[in-house]
Amino acid sequence: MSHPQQITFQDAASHLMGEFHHFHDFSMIFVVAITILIIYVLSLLLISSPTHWKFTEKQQVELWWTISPGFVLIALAIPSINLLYWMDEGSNPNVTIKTIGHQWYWSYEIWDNQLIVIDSYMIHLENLTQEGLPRLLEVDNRLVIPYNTDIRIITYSTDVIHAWSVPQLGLKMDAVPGRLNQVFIKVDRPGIFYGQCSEICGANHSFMPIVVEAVNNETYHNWCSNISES
Ligand SMILES: [Cu+2]
Repeated sequence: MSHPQQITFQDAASHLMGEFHHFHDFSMIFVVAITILIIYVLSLLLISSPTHWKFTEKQQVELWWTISPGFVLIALAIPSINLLYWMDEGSNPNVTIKTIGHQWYWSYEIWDNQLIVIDSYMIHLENLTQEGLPRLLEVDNRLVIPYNTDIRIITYSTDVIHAWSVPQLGLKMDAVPGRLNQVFIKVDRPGIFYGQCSEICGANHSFMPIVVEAVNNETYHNWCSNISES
């Protein structure tokens, strides 16, 4: 999860999120360069006196200020389209998890020889007994997933539009009533990843956090069988 005074992204826990970070850093180069250029030109204009301004046509300048933004757009579009393609590229998932948004909690449906359904409610501050658990982010039943495994997440909602979002995994998908949306993930490492509903969905929108726990395959199957027994 994020920390107080944090200004950069949270650590990436999936390959795709790492690529998002790279794309962000890459596009920031253009943003900074353009900002500096604009500030420079603008301050030149502000400092110089209007009596010295000469308005003459210069085709070479016009040509460049038309073509260079085009190059910038192409330089940004290629990696961006590439990323869009990889976000959708998950043809053979090993595990499929359905996340269902409700006002105001999440529930998860997992198929592991039989259907497993769990409800995931936020733990309120007065019930947060264990030391070190984050306020407004911890849930009673975490979603456990295996790492290093191709996973498909299908989002759905029973009432209004919610969004299932976990920043460290590079996930954000709307949960829309009457429609199934899917995203693919492969988590790189074990860990506990926090997220929140990211679509204003009503009075308790802020109180439906998401906690994903990535574990190894064996622990995952043990968890599944424990739930189906209880
Ligand atoms: Cu919501």
